[in-house]
Amino acid sequence: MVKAVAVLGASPNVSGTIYFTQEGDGPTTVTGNISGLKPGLHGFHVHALGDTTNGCMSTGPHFNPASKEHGAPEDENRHAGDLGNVNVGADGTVNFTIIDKQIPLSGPNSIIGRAVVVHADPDDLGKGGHELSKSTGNAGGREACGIIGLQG
Ligand SMILES: [Cu+2]
Ligand SMILES: [Zn+2]
Repeated sequence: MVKAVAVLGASPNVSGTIYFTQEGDGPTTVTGNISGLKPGLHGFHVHALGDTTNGCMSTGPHFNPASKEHGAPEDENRHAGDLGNVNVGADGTVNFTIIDKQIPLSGPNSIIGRAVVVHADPDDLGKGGHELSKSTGNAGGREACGIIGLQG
């Protein structure tokens, strides 16, 4: 079992912790809690770089080792980092679990050392018809992010 964690930072209002576990070559389970977001859907992705020297802006684009287009988690044509949306409740908090096969914690496509980013707006999952739909899901600003690191 490989375990990893990302503590969300680089934001004055938003906080949270995201945990990752993977058994062998199985899917990765992501469990998280985030607070301080406005209610509703917020895009949630793995971005390519674990670089927060310029806040969340320097985490690069969505992690995309197979050079695909932006999409929904269940789509064949999606970035590996496309984890869809988290749905924040009226109290500004969300607890969620995501199980995904494209974000391993070891091997050539490992997400260790990359970053998770939660966005200001909903991810349209590539289907919104906006000029950014096929690259970012038009999910708006980067509200908070955290570097994914190994956990013991
Ligand atoms: Cu993102
Ligand atoms: Zn994407």
